Amino acid sequence: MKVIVATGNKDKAKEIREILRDMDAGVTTMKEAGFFAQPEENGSTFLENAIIKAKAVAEEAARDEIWKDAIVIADDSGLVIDALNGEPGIYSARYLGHDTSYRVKNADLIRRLEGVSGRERSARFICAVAAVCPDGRVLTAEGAMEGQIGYEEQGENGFGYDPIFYLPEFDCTSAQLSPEDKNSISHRGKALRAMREKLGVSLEENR
Ligand code: ITT
Repeated sequence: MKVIVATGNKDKAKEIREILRDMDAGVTTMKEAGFFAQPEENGSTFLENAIIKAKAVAEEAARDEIWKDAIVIADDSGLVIDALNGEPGIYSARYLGHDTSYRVKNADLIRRLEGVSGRERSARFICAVAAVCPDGRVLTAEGAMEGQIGYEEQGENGFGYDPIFYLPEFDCTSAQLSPEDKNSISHRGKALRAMREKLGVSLEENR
């Protein structure tokens, strides 16, 4: 089984490879496979955007002799902060501009939460994954990781909003977890393990 990961985000791709490591499949990124689709992510939910991304690359793969049998998996994810009415949400990558550094984005979110304390700072990372199979079927799965927005950046691991995502049970941010520990509890880990199960079942059904 061949799997193409439809993401241009290197940090996500690294986590996805690691999470799917024990799947009986070779995982290749869209760039490695020579696909460069950049569809407009104009869905109104994480799931809609994941499907848009997976379908765009699946269309390219279907026209390619080498990749026409591949399963294409896309991840749409982001940070949902309750006290900010769910911002940045599906706009997490675009928040304050796509090319703005996460130092600046994180500092801005902390500033906007001034005067908000403890549990009122509740937030979650959401990950929706969509898989397009060679026969056109679309499978989906979602995962969430609950936490709070910290008062300052902490930790060097992970990427994006990890340094401000505080996990009360572990008393650290997701940027202070090892990659293995993050994957074992993360939104992305949960969504992809659910997808792995669905794909296993689905492939069995097709035999
Ligand atoms: P692709 O669409 O090419 O996959 P992207 O970075 O634009 O790449 P998204 O539209 O799904 O991806 O945006 C997700 C953003 O949410 C990402 O850029 C991070 O800022 C944030 N995010 C998602 N998962 C995260 C995680 O595990 N840790 C930290 N930040 C995360």
